[in-house]
Amino acid sequence: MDGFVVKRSAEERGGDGKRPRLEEAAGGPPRSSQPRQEIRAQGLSLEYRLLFGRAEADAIFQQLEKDVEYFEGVTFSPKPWIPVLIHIRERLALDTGHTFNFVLINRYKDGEDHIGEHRDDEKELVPRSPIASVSFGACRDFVFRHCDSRGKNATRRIKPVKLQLAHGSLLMMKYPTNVYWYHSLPIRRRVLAPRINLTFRKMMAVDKK
Ligand SMILES: O=C(O)CCC(=O)C(=O)O
Ligand SMILES: [Mn+2]
Repeated sequence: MDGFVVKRSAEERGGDGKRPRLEEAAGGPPRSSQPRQEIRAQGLSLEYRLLFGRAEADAIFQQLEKDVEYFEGVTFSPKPWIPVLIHIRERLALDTGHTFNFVLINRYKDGEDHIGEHRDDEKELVPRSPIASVSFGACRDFVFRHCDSRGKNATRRIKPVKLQLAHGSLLMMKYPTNVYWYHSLPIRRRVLAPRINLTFRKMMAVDKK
C-alpha cells in the first residue's frame, strides 16, 4: 500500500472544497515544548498534543486546500503521496516513531459538517497499530463513547470522553481504543470555519495475485 493516499470528503459536506493560496511554512514553538496529554479510561488509550506551531499549521492548511481534491461520499481510489502529505507523515514519524502508509482526509466546510459514531476497525488495518489523527483549521469537539454505553440497549454507564481537536494538533488513538470506543465529530452550528482532518493509518500490504 505504501505510496498512496485516499482522499474522501466529510459526511454531508458542501462547498467546492478548494481555496487556492500558498504561504511559506514558518517555524512554530519547538515541539519538545508542547505538553502531551495522556487520556485513559477502560480500554481507551489516547495521547493529545500540538504537533505544529501556529505558522506552520497555517501554511499546511493552505497547502492542503490548494493541493487536495475532495470527493463527495467515500472513495477508495488511492492517489500518490503529495509533498504536503509526505511532510506531515515525516513529522509524525519523527515525533511518534510510527510510520504510516495510508491517510484518509476529511474536509468539513463548517460546523454543519460532521461524522457520526463509528470505530476505525477496517479489516485491512495492521492489528493493534495506532491511528494518528492530525487536524487543521477550525477547532472542533470530538467525542468517544464506550460500546457498552451506547443508545437504548446500553448495558453500562460509562461517561463519554470529550476532547477538542485544535489547529495543528495530533491525537494518537492507540490499541485497544478502537475495539471498545466509538468516536464522532458532532455538529457545532456556531463553527463557521472549515476544518481538515487526516487520519494516518498502517494498512496491511495487499496480496496482488
Ligand atoms: O474528523 C475527524 O476528526 C475524524 C475523522 C474520522 O474519524 C475518520 O475519518 O474515520
Ligand atoms: Mn474514525
